[in-house]
Amino acid sequence: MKHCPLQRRYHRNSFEIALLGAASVGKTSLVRRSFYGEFDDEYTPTVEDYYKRETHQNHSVTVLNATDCAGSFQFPAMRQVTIRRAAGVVLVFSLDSEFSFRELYRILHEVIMTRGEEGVPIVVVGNKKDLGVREVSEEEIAELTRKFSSDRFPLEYVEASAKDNLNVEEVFNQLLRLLMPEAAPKKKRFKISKLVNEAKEKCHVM
Ligand SMILES: Nc1nc2c(ncn2[C@@H]2O[C@H](COP(=O)(O)OP(=O)(O)O)[C@@H](O)[C@H]2O)c(=O)[nH]1
Ligand SMILES: [Mg+2]
Repeated sequence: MKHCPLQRRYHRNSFEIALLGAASVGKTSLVRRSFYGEFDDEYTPTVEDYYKRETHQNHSVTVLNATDCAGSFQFPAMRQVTIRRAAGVVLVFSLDSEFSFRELYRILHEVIMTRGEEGVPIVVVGNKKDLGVREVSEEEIAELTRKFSSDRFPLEYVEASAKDNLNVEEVFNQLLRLLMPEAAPKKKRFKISKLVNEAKEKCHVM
């Protein structure tokens, strides 16, 4: 039988991604750098923005729909909706800001409480590596990774610079590896059921 090119099947994967983190850590810059190849030195606070990228490879199309959220103290209801529908989460802090790193603990608890049994893959990004200012040690990052990474919440860490376009693609590639595990070998993960229980105990029913 003759092969007809029109009969070739295109495989389409489409994923919703939530970009979370404290204000001014570079969430918008990372997504704009990756999706549009742009970087802006000016800071414009985000309320909520949407970005879309399509990657064609062989016979498959991968669509990423990214929701770029406001800083972690604003618009909690919008953020909850975004976390609930995300297939993957990109959690950003700035390497020159201890405060933004501490914020990750709060946001990770929020993600775990919201997703619970269902879980969601997470990529943590230490951004602004180009500044060469380091307020967050590698040990602190390793501790966070150890504490939160599990089967339900697989977590990878990437150090990046949206400004210098360093490891920006790696952020989204890592997430795609977690979203499509058949494309990568499975890693051993830590159980976090203890953490979920702890978080639930702290949640008061009104
Ligand atoms: N030096 C440096 N500045 C960055 C980097 N990424 C973002 N910025 C700057 O940090 C500020 C906040 O970035 P933005 O993407 O708006 O942060 P968001 O509030 O998390 O979305 C802006 O002035 C950016 O130009 C980076 O990798 N390196
Ligand atoms: Mg922003």
